[in-house]
Amino acid sequence: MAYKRILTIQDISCVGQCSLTVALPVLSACGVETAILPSSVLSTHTTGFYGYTFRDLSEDMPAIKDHWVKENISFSAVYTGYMGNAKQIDCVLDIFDSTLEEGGLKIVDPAMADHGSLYPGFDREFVQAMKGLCAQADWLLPNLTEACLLTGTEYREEYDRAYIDEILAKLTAIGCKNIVFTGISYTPETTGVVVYENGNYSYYEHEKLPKGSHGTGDIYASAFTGSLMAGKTAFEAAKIAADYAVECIKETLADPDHWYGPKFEPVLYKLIEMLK
Ligand code: PXL
Repeated sequence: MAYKRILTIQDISCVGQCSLTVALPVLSACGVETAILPSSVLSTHTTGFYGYTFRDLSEDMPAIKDHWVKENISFSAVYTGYMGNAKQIDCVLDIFDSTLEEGGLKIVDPAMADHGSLYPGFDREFVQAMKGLCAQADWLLPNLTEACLLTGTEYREEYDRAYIDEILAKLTAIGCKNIVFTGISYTPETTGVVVYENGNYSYYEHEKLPKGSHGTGDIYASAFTGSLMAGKTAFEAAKIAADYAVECIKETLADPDHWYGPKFEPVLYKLIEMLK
């Protein structure tokens, strides 16, 4: 298989085990070359830390892209995560247009919300801008809160297959081609991942742990992207990412003092084994 080069665009949270500090090691573990474009630099992530710094790099992003274009650098996939503001999203749309190889994949994790609420600093306008990015996605990786915000659907804690089918139809109407919908629980005791590929629904049920851990969405999206680019089918990639995320949560829950991010490093070898 041809050697794949992926570009991932998201922030650097210097401390917090999320976004680029997760994406880079996880994608590398999947055996794919990983280029990065930091969209902003924060001292920590924004959930649970207070007084964090935020350096917006949206002014630098177009010049970085221009240099790549001049050097004929292109990517097999562009995978985006947390964006700090709508201006960064505009830059990403331009990067899709100018750096993707023919047939290259746009993989979008609309990292902006969880458990029924937006992350700090985001508003309705930002959701609208994110919707524009999601409309381009070959693969969209939302959690339920994000999917509800993108589609104007009421967020529910309990739901059935009809509710999920309605959201999938609305996401498709926005323009999303394929969807991997994480954390979908049809009963209180179970959870799983919906893979909606070319209009075909499949579901991978996996272990539900009593408590999630912050940053697991970034682990999931990175492991899915890496596995897909390593040649797995979308369903296999969704399964590997779910199994790895479960391992990361278990590792994190075993250390109650570790509250701010997933302890993904000690179990990275398990991801590599799953990919063999
Ligand atoms: O894990 C998503 C994420 C990424 N980057 C920053 C965040 C968050 C979630 O809160 O604050 C800066």
